[in-house]
Amino acid sequence: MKVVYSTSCLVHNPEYETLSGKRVPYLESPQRYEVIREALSDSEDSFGFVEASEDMEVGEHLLSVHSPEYVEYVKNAYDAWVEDGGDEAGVVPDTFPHPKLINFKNGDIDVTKLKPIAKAGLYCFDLSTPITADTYKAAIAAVQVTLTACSILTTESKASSSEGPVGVFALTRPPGHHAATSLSGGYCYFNNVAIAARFLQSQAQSPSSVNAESKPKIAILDIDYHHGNGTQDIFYADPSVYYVSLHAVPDYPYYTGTASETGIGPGKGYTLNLPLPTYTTGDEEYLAALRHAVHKINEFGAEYVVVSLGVDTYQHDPICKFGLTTAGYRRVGGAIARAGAGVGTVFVMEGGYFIADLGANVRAVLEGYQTAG
Ligand code: OKP
Ligand code: ZN
Repeated sequence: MKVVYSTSCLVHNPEYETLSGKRVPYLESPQRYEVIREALSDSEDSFGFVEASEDMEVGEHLLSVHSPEYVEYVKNAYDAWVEDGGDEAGVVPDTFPHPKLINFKNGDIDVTKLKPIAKAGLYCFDLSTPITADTYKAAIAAVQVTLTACSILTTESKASSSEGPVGVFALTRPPGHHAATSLSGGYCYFNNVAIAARFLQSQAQSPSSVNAESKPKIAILDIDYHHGNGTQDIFYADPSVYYVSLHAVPDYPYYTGTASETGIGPGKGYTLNLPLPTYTTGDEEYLAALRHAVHKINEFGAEYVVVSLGVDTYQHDPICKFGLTTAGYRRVGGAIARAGAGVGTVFVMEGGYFIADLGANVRAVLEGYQTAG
């Protein structure tokens, strides 16, 4: 399996975040990236490394998901913030445009006139997603990694004579699944999997997997511990992208991910949330839900499957409350290989915070996928 990476994913390195009112060292660290890379290079025969090009143009791909003003904001926010006297550690909001504020709902605000601190709250929904001097560079690198992995996937899928499932791993950071069209949050700035889905739609074209609106069908399977509220939001009204998420309830991001959220308008029925309880979800409970998710994806009939790969479902994860094991992750990979016989899968890295076993857990998922009969 090809592993796509970029050394620029390492440059984003905030010092701290605020969790439950406490200032703590930033959990989504560059070290996460290093340990995954190391674990996969320990078995060079199964994984081949490809470095994404820094020269790759990603503008049009960003705009397939994000608003132009949001992309500009992420690009320029740090400089504007520092110029306005903000802390050089990075842009962090202190106030948010709450939906209950009537004036904001009326749209009376001229967004272009807001101070940097006000824009911070407009474009970000939590205190875990600072924009540092290097954030934009790393977030762009993550998109370059994702798109390079998707290109490899489409090429390999077309060439493949169906000896085993075709998979590619996009080793991304910062992650993406909490980012919405014009919103950062949960360590995420640009939604890598959403950009992957749009790119794969532009490449795909097997008539059997085109939906009623004649768009190629893509499934996003989100196995990160947290609900991918950004990804769900982006595709909520879109029947061509089926979003399926397994996640913990109750936990961050708190306000989304119930089973009753199934899509809206033409997208009704194309969002599937499978919330699972904290503390009592282990390998068996998780795999039962995952097999159901895979069955639903097969019914949908996607041309490609995009996996939001989080291993923060791990038993020792410092911020999560599931009990999956490393052996369980091999079975997770095997179950994903059964999503759509013959379709290709791109795995895109999301969460996972127990450094000591992070690499082994990612490797277990990918090897489980690769060796599935
Ligand atoms: C990103 B990903 C929970 C606080 C959560 C941010 C978590 C972001 C998770 N006690 N703070 O989905 O792994
Ligand atoms: Zn997560």
